[in-house]
Amino acid sequence: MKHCTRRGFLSKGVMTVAGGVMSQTITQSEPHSHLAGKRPVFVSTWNFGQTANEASLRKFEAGGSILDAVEEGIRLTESDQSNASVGDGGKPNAAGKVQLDACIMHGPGAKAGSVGGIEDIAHPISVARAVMEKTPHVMLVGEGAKKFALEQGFTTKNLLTSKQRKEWRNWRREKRKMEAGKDNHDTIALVGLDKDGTLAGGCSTSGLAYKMPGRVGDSPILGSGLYVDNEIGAAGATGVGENIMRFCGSFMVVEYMRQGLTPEEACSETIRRIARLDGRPIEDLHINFIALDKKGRFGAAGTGQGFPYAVTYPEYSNVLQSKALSRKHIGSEGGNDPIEDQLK
Ligand code: SD4
Repeated sequence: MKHCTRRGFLSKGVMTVAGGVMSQTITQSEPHSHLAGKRPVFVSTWNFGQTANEASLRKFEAGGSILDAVEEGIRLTESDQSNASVGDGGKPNAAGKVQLDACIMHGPGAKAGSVGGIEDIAHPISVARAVMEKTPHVMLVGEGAKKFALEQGFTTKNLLTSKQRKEWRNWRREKRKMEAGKDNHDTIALVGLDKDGTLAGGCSTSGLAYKMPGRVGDSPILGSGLYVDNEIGAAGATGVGENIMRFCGSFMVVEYMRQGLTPEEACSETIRRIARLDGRPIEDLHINFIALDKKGRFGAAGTGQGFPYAVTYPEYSNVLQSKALSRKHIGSEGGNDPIEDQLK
């Protein structure tokens, strides 16, 4: 696989990711129309999505289905202990326990599975898939989800690393307030499209750092953290779940694509609509969406400075910068104009 340099695809711009995972110069994407329509394609959130996408592509090229590929990519991120927001090594809740949320969706037949608040299981995305394939249900939570996982042969693991335990203790000692949108969110949402036009997607997270025990965010909620519609396209979310799940954010993105908006416009319009309904300044929402349509077109948008997202084809794999939305784009404009400006 060829890793494209950013030169040629990117122009100037400096960003700091709200999630704190990276602080580097990353550049604004030029139109990617030359990439539209290529398949298979994988699109995922944040810069670490690139290695997940590449794992997905490898799985697909080795004969896996698009669903196998999506699961494989997310499993890679779940295993990465340096990622403090997904799977093993994720930040714990306020009680010091890592509670994970995940869901998976397969376009054909709109099949779906989900787990919320599962503990001690390193790969919630695979448990979500087992819920989809082995039960008559769609979502299992907490103890029941863990019991089911164990029955399915998953093994338990202490997911709290010593680094995260130390940080949690510091947080508790200092009675630090959890700052939404600072260094506590970096969920992976990954969507894929195969050569036949079949879509699949998944989402996995440890959720907001130091969340209330039992708190479940948008990530395992179908239509909020993820949605796949095999007629239209797929979308996924990352950011403050409370500002996504009240609006069925990913479903809304897909519905805008159904109305004819491009993936990037659909993400932007969803954010503008959420901001209008919520009423707070758009930068305070900390929400981001990726989208992929059935034709293979992709796009992303985020509040504030936007966010990096990853796109991978057999001949191309790169991190791009999403469209960025600031408060100047909502209000009296009514949110119907295409957004052209990056947040200065
Ligand atoms: C949540 N949406 O639990 C997740 C967190 C997240 O990037 O997206 N982090 O609210």
